[in-house]
Amino acid sequence: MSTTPLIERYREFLPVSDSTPIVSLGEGGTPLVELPRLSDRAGVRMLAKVEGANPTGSFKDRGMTMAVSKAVEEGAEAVICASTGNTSASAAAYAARAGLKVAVVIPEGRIAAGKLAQAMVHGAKVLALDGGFDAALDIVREVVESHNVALVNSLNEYRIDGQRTGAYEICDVLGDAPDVLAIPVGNAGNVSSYSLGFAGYRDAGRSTRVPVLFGFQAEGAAPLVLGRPVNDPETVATAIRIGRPARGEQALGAMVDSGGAVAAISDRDILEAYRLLATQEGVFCEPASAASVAGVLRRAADGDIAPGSTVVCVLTGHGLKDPDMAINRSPAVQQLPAELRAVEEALFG
Ligand code: AN7
Repeated sequence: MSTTPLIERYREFLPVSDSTPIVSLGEGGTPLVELPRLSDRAGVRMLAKVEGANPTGSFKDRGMTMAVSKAVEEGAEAVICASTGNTSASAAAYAARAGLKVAVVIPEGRIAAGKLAQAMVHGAKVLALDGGFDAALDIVREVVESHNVALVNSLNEYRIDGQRTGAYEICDVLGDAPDVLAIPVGNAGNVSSYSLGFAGYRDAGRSTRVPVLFGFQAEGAAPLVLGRPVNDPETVATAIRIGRPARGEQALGAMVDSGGAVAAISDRDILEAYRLLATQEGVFCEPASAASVAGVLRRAADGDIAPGSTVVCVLTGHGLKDPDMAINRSPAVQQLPAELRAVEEALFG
């Protein structure tokens, strides 16, 4: 038995036709996991939507199955993106699957090792620029204006369409929308998708309501919180090291209209949530993803979330994406001689 492509599962909600060639790697259908210890701590019912369980380890695959399927349908020969890492990994995999050429443009030295490995192994042309993500996106946007290459950043509407399915799945599992959705924000594509997804599902009669949307940026990369672009964004959460979000205004409007807001989270709090998820819940996500949990812990403590509310945190990417972070943030490995006595001593003192 093979996994039904995400596009097939939600075909009625997606802009595909019988002649769209579906490019799938078995994306979607990711676990919605209770977080009992963090729930106790926050006084709300917290669940994690574990998007690291997607084929390339991030939520980007929901959008990429759509974007690459449509690129093939429309006759593109190549796809391109700028990326902090996960979009490039996903684009590289789906392009390989489709037999398309792919180029990815990344900020040099600032993409996590796992993501770089993915782009390389799938055969992408990898261009590292001596600038940040924002500069890379500017250049890629210009490239696609004069060449027959499909842009698969979240400026591509099909990406947004595909990522709406995350909201559908949450409603299907819970029986309705949660009270609150908490989500990390970079380019603000994903929060836009969730907003549209929840509204569309309610309008179709598949759920009865929409959640309050709380978005979280890293303190050093928080243009939506500050209300102005950040020229030199800086954060340990490299995935969301973005100073000029492409969909910022749309997303800010959606969060505010839902009764929610966007807030900034310090790197310290992001890394503490990252550690708590891993050590107390057995859930390993990348640092950017942990911003959602850090944000909920903060908002619950501030009284912004009613006690007992059902809160879904979108854990956007897998922890293995960034092995250096995991190793650097964990207690050192103990080096021992290969002797029973030494091992017993280390274990039992
Ligand atoms: C793990 O890969 O922008 O607000 O180029 O990788 O939709 O941008 C990644 C973004 C959150 C933010 N969590 O989502 C890219 C890129 C993780 C991410 C975000 C990203 P958006």
